[in-house]
Amino acid sequence: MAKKALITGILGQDGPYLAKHLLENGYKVYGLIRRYSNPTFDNLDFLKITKEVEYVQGDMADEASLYSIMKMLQPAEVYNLAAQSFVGASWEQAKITTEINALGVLFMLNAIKFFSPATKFYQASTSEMFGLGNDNGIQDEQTNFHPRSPYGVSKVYAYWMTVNFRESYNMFTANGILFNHESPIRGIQFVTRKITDGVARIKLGLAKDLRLGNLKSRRDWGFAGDYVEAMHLMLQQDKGDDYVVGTGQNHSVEEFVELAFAEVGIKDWQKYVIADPRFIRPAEVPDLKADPSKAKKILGWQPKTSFKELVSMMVKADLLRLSQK
Ligand code: NAP
Ligand code: G4F
Repeated sequence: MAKKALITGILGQDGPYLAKHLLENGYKVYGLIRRYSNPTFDNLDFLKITKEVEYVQGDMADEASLYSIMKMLQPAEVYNLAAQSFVGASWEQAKITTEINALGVLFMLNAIKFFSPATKFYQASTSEMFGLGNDNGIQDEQTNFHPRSPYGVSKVYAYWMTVNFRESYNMFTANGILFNHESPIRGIQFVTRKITDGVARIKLGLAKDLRLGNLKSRRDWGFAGDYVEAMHLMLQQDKGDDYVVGTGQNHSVEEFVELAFAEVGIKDWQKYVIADPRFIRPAEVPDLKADPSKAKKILGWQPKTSFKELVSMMVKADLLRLSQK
């Protein structure tokens, strides 16, 4: 019988890439979706897998819904990708961010403990937990956490609960501490997709400028399609553990902008980019760069897509999408 996996956050960016990877590996994939007046399956449609996933209704903020799902499904693996994942919104919506990202993880861990204790659990942890924590400009599994946003703080709670359930109840739990990863189905609010969509609009004459915040911050950007393979590998080990996943290289937002404009043949990008204080955050994470040595050594995982290929892939996808409208 096919192995069952439950993915929360199935309608986001990572959910569809992970579902595709698991389907290709013979899994029966269930996707948790919350109640929508009008759900959008665009990201699953993009990867042409909408009909291959079975959907169950629940909400990370509603403990009982997770209990029923775990009792009914008893999946071999749960990948918890659901989150209020936009750092920028987390100051204004700190309570709901905490309920979903922190308490939601406690609820899911309890659901596994009570109703399906053999289930292996993956938690979508993040480099935002490091914040200002920095060992000579690079972060690994030993680097201190110093989160800079309510989002980062909520994810630190979830990280430690995931570790705590492993240590307290001998459950198989893993934290993937993933650095920024992007794709053509990245949410439009995140800076990479905002840039590639904006550049495509300017190229097609649909927009005149692109308004951005801090161009100096640096991120270790990789491709989501590569990173979901690391998530899966973490649950195929003999025991649960925590792993940093990134490329080991970082770039500034400005470098991303320059490359995206170059992709459509525009060299004088400064003419189009407007500094807008609305996109400056109350506290910034200035510099993130992964040391993914442990993931390489233990999981045998390495990124396959370069920064240049990533930018090019995203700009091309936005040009195509917008020119078909
Ligand atoms: P995303 O595109 O924002 O997707 C998040 C998903 O979670 C959405 O489908 C969202 O549904 C769902 N969700 C939100 N609240 C929920 C709730 N109360 N109950 C059930 N589902 C809920 O995020 P992503 O980029 O795919 O990232 C996946 C996970 O990895 C997140 O936990 C994120 O924090 C973490 N992470 C991401 C990155 C990155 O660079 N992408 C790096 C490190 C960690 P709606 O469509 O209704 O909003
Ligand atoms: O694309 P961002 O919004 O991503 P951020 O804050 O790094 O968070 C993402 O990656 C985390 C992993 O490290 C995830 F956990 C999290 O869920 C999310 O996926 O912003 C990247 C950088 C920031 O420094 C921001 O200040 O870009 C800067 N930036 C400059 N102008 C902007 C803008 N960010 C956004 N979203 N919009 C701007 O106009």
